Amino acid sequence: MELIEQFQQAIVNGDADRGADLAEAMVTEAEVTPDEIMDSLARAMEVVGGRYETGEYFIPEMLRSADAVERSLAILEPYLFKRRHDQAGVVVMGTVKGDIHNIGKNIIISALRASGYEVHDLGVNVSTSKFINKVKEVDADLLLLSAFTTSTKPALVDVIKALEAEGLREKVKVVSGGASHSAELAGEVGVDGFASDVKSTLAVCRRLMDQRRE
Ligand code: B12
Repeated sequence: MELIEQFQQAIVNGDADRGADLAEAMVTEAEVTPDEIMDSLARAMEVVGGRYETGEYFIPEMLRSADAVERSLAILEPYLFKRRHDQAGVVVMGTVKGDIHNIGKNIIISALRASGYEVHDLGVNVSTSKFINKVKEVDADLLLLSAFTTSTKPALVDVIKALEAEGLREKVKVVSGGASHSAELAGEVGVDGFASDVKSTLAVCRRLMDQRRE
């Protein structure tokens, strides 16, 4: 089995020590790209999510896998940064109020950092005012909102309304995404972009940054 497959398996099994060892090996010994590693993390968590939904995994197993993701991201990030080129843009990102899912958010943040973005991570259950204050403080180009369900729609709408009220809506491009989030929901909320995986998120961010530079 290739290193990357073993790595993916370790995450699915919630084996943080093995995941961390394999992450180290991938970046030091093998020519595995950051994109491939991020994709494999996302795929591993999709398997975990599927097992949870079919009743094969319960919350403890899922949290062990989430912990394994955290541990490997901590190992990977310094190596991913090495490949960093000119700053691609300033991003503020967080999971909206009422929502505590953070695995997908953390994967996206690592992928963005690896692609040269300066990312300010506000964590989970983030209030509208916290988003607004950070956008102002760092003069963000992009605001990325992670949200997992239709019940978080009011929180997303609230952020958009607050940006408008503060006169920031034209200054910052807003992208949403996250487990169970849909393009339809994003359209209703009125964000500038939506994406559902690492690759499409990077593409949307690049497109919006290009628009800003025009
Ligand atoms: C793990 C998990 C949990 C963990 C979270 C641990 C953690 N540290 O994050 C725990 C156990 C705590 C949990 C709690 C709950 N969960 Co939960 N959880 C999941 C599960 C199984 C996997 C989510 C995940 O991490 N996926 C893997 C990551 C990599 O995928 P992702 O989040 O989609 O992220 C990717 C993309 O969406 C995208 N992305 C992510 N964020 C962003 C942001 C932007 C801007 C962009 C562009 C892209 C992007 O990139 C990522 C990489 O590919 C899903 C089911 C599923 N299959 O999705 C349910 C799920 C999301 N949970 C659900 C629910 C209901 C809950 C709870 C309310 C209780 C419950 N019944 O379990 C609580 C919520 C509490 C709260 N207030 O938030 C529902 C939501 C249903 C809905 N449509 O509303 C789901 C779909 C399960 C289900 N079918 O019932 N959960």
